Amino acid sequence: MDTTIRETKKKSWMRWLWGNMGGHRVLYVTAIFMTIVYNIMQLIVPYFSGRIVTLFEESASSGIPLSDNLNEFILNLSLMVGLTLVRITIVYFTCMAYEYVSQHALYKIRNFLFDKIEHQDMNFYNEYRTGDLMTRLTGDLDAVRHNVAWVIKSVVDSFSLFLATAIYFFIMDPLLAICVLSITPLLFLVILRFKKASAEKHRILRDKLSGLNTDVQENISGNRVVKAFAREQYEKEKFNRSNTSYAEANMDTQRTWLRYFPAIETFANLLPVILLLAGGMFIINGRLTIGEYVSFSMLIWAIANPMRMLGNIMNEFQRFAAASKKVMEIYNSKAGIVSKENAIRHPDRFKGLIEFDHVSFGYEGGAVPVLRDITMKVEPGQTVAVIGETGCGKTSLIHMIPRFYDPEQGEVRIDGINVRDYELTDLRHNIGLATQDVLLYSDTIEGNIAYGDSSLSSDEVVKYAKYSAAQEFIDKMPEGYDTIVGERGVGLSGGQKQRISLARALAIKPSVLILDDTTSAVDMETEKHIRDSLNELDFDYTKIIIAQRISTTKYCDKIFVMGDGRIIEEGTHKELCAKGGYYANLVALQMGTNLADVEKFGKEAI
Ligand code: DGT
Ligand code: MG
Repeated sequence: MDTTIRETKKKSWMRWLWGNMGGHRVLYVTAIFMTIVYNIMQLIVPYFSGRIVTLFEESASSGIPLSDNLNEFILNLSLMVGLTLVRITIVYFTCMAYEYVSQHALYKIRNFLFDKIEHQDMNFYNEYRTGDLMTRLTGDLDAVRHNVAWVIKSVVDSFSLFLATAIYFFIMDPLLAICVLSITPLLFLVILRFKKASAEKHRILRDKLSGLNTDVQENISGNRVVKAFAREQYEKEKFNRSNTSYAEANMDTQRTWLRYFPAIETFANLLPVILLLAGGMFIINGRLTIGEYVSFSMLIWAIANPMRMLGNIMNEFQRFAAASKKVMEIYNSKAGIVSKENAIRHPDRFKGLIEFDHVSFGYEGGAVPVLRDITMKVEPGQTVAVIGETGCGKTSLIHMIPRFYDPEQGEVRIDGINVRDYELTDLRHNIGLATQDVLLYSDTIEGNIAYGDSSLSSDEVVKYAKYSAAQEFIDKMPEGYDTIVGERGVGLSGGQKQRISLARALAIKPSVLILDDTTSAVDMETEKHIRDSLNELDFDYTKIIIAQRISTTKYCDKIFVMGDGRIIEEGTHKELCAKGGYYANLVALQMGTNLADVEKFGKEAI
């Protein structure tokens, strides 16, 4: 696991759940207490039935008719019915309380998790797949809720009923109680072994579920590629494998339960047999009255059922344990890139001086070196270009400015201050970034352009669409700015998406604008329109443009040529043409001329 996903002080699941029940803890504890009460009250019916049978017995043996004891008979009967009604009412409200508290805890945890995920850094997203995160936020979280509402309740239910009954048995006849309870230690032993065997199965099951969801999610978002390559059959088979694997894991978990289930069931069913044998003998030798035996036999389920339930509860508990581990991992994770304590607030605009000072960086904790000792300076208001072969580290370089990643060595400064020292939101609010992979939300075009600033008026949205040469095609759409674009911008061409993404970046009036290959998919004429309009903007800003086309870079104040993570050339278009290096070669190549002409005439040669 990556070092950025550091876990905070590990809390036990109990403390964690308790912490998230804030505001409802009294209700929860009351519910647990009432669960104990209503389980003790389960003894009411057998107790009063026993007394009523004893009344009959006494009247038969003494010859006094039952009608003489009618008051006592009615009293016992009324108490039995009345207290049962009270118990049912308690059960109803207790169940409601568990549900209420669990839903509130779930709501709170889900909000917290979403917030946590929102504030994670890029390393986190490199590590966790979308389908996995979705599973943790839905299925796994529901297993946690189920624990609060059902598993804990069932544990209290079973233990309180079992204990109350055992105590009642001991009071009535200790010897018979010992006989009946003699097999319980064996049962606990079986349950313990089952717990051990099922823990790993449930962990595997949660992993398989997350894998299945990841497959589905990737397949749906990548459906265009599937269609383009006509790989439906292949994907179907791949999904089938995941599905089979999940089903098998489910079967395996159930098989574990089924291996232990007969033993548990046998023990539970042995109880009435023991009662019949021992109780029968005790009645014969006069140790037990029929009434007492009735109470015992009516209550034998109260010992047998918790025993049966315990296996089921343990199964559910292991499911919760595996799920809660996954949820708590995200809950306790910490983003590596955050504002430091006493970070510098900078709500105003930057002047726009950007400096890279001996910056080195590599992904996966430096294991893959990408930027090597980069030193560069961009003056306020300048437009600079970064060019270089694919994979040389251009995107990685500009990602250092809004702190998507932090350098391992050296520092990046804006207006003379290390970007790490700024409050993160202030830093990012000042940077307009049009990323290489354009991601638009399923929203209207207007909503997408105004994404960074919801207070933007419609007129301003149109203004920025004009700057980015998007106005024309948006106007042609039947619903104009109200057109809903599909998920990730489905329904728009690559160049159209790029222009909306540029308008979105401009709309926050950034003091630093970064364009990562933003005009690669637009035609030369549109590119010129964009270039011209970017010079007309009514605010000062520094512009860093990553581009592959000489037509973009030649008008820039300065060009940085990157190669293998280093700056290999820097200067103006003219200077670099004269140098006869990588850039001059690129000019020659793109303009269809020879290197000697480029070196000699520079810009004029084109
Ligand atoms: P481009 O956009 O194709 O012109 O390429 P650049 O110059 O923008 O390259 P860049 O910075 O995206 O990637 C530089 C190297 O870093 C390349 O070998 C791929 C690798 N890389 C990029 N992003 C990641 C990442 O998120 N994780 C890891 N492990 N490697 C990455
Ligand atoms: Mg790139």
